[in-house]
Amino acid sequence: MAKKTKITKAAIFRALGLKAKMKGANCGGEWFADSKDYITSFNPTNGEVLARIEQASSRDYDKVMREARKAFLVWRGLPAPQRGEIVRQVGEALRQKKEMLGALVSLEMGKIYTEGLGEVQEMIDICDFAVGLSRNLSGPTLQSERPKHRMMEQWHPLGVIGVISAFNFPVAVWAWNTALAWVCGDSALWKPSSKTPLCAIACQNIVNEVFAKNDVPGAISNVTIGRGSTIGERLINDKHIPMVSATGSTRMGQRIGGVVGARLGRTILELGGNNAVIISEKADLTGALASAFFGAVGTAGQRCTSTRRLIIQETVYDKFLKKMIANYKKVAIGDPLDSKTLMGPLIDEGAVKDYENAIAAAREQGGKVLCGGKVLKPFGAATFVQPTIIEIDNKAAIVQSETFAPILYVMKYKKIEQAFKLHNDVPQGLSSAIYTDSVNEGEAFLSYLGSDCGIANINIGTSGAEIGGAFGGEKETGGGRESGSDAWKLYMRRQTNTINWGGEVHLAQGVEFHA
Ligand code: UN1
Repeated sequence: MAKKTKITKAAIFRALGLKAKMKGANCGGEWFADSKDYITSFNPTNGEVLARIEQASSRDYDKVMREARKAFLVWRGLPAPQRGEIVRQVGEALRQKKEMLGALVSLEMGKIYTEGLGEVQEMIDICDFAVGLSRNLSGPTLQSERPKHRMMEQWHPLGVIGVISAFNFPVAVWAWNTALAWVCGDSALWKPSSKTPLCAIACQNIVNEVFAKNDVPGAISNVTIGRGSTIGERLINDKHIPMVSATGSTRMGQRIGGVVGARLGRTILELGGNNAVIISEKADLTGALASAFFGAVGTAGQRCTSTRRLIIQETVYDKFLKKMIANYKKVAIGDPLDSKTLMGPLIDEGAVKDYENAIAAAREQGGKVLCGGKVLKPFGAATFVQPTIIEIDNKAAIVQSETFAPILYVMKYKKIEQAFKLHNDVPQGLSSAIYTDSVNEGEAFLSYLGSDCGIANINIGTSGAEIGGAFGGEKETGGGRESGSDAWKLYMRRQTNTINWGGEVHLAQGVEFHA
């Protein structure tokens, strides 16, 4: 049961330092912008204007980058555990603001409050993870082939890290990147989604206080809210940004990967998913139902890990879908800050159009709508839709592409090999799951013969990954990995060292070279 909340917009704004009119650039300290080009933040629940923000101009970008580069030179000189101590304080500040920041995520993005809180928890978790990491950014000692030589590997700070994030996780994905970047000794420059600027302003306000208190340059954390065509392009083309971590559509990733790759920069790309759950006849169907339901309906289908396809063994197909449809009919749709609500609005009218177009395309391509399928007009200006289940062939063009909406495609299989084939037969490769009590089926799914995704689970769903694992996927998902495990290495510069402590010169590979 979601926690009851009576949090008002005024209380959220007060707690997080937000106003009706703001400016979109920050490098520690005051907000500024001189573009005279404004964006509006809307509440997707009722279309209400939350705030107007003057976007960062190209000149503002220059100023921020100047500061970010200077801050990097100071920050990289602090011992990593000291950097970790400051990130620990960021985690503490987030704990204190958790309820308000979680509510802001619900207000501006539309996910329900328990998920907004979960998103802030993900930020706190990555801070804790990064604190531990700050004492363990370690490389191995390697065996040299030469006598009295030692080899080792060490990791150095990389520079200013660019972070481009999407609306759907408007705070957590930034934290995954920045908490790691900071303990690694980097400064970070964030271009948040223009659909969720207030979330970005609130995060920067929180960390500004922490950095100021510790007397370190505020420009370790930087924000430029602005147009893709100005700020986004400046950022990806900037040779002073050695690594760009970007979350968004495959099309956007292709552009970013191309531009950053052409200047031989690094990228972490987190792009579209087309995540499926295989439901075997050997599965605990109650568990499968709960996981598939959350995966498909949670966050109104707007996670990159959302469950988009169910591949169900034919003997349990009807029984399973009957229960799933019954659940769908009970979904309470409405204000995400109301504790009774299970599904909030889509982010904007564009998303509603995508939802409608996908359903029309599915029908044209032989799909049968089993439940849902309608935009909810009674909500007026808001962007509510029904969660939808469509029976359709995996080969249908619409099934092959990601629609960021609560549309679930369902299909049957006979033999498990066929399920694996259907599973992998999409261009994307982010998250995947199998529900089965058969050890053999489960192990096969995790083997080279099974899922081709970056994330593969048994008896849990596709969404809601923990921060401790490396997060990301293959194929059109972009190949990036961020968050846990050893993803930190992408935020640092690896150096191989060979030290001769014996005095005599020995050439490798036995080469002789004397005058
Ligand atoms: C995303 O949708 O961009 O695994 C990230 C999950 C979350 C993160 C999703 N921890 O669903």
